[in-house]
Amino acid sequence: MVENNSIASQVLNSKPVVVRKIAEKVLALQRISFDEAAVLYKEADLGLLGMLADRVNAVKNSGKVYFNQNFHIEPTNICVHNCTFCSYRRALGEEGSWEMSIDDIRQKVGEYKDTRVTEVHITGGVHPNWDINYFGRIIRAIKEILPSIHVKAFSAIEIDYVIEKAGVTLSDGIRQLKLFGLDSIPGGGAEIADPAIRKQICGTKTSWKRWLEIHEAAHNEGLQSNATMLYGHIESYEHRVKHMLDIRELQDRTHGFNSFIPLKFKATNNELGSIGEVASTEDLRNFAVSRVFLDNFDHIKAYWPMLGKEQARLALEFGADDFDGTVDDSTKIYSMAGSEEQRPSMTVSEVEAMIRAVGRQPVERDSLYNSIRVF
Ligand code: V47
Repeated sequence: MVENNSIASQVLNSKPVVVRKIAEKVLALQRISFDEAAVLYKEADLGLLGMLADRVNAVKNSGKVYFNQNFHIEPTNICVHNCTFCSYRRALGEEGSWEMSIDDIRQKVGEYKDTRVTEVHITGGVHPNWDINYFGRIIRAIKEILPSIHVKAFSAIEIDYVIEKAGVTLSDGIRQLKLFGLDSIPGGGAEIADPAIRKQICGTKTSWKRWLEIHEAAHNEGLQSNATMLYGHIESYEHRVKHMLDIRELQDRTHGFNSFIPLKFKATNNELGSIGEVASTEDLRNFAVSRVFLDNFDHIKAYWPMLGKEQARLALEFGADDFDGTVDDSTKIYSMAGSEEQRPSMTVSEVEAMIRAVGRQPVERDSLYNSIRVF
């Protein structure tokens, strides 16, 4: 394939042999190994990575960039865990903590009654006094007001806590949440696979093994989900590849993941913050390697409330094909961690213009990537 494409072969011929061989595999749409992904992270230049990721993305998504009309509910920031990267968590009763009652939820959802939102994304802290029935009441209250909205709710960490508390099996717990009206599961709480790094950044949290089991159980019950990876803190490139390898293996078994979302560590107002943040070129390198490595994922999401709009748009040239949603200034996780998007909100026209400006075709999607409107 490379031989038939003179520009690509000229570019490749100027690269070190080891990198060139991997690039040729990627261009031939072959799966790359753990070691090969680590080599790309360490030795491939940004231009080559962009070219490879863009090719893979073009084959998968034909120049389309997806987004949806959504809002978030963060029902509480009170959390039994105390992750060192988190700027948002407060202890029960601590100043700055919040917890939403069912009436608060109803009021918030009521604001979207005459709009075209199709998804509510719910995630927050792991509240010590909440249980699976409270999650059920939240979901039901939402659907009473917006019966056709897609509820993408509760990270594997929140689900783990309420299922443990209920003393039921994973499958039974997931089935119960589904009966309440849960439609899919967001990708949060994944952080990074390596147990030693996890111990340092989120020591008390659900293990990586359990995170994977929860997503697998959800997929087996017919619920789709997303996968995230928190990068740019104390992890190595090998740690990132191992994280993605585990996710790739699970996806081979279930095909239940909709998208992969690299989340850049933001360093403001948290214990880990003194290490600072990685360069924006590192974000792009990471997008590109994940696009190339996760060959069984259709979608890579550039989550703009965390990256900032401009950096998210650049990511569209490095393998990302999804811009998340309009968000409507409804999430605080990243503004509290120092994102430049202090009140993240975009109109459909703004999202459309941002996508068009990089020569891509905007597609409004539902939560399962069915297209609603092609612009
Ligand atoms: O798991 C928290 C991350 C995640 C910081 O599924 C931080 O569509 C960087 O999972 N710096 C929760 N990251 C958010 C999440 C998510 C986001 C967007 C889309 C989807 C989806 C899911 O936020 C946590 C953690 O990895 N996070 N604090 C921080 N200081």
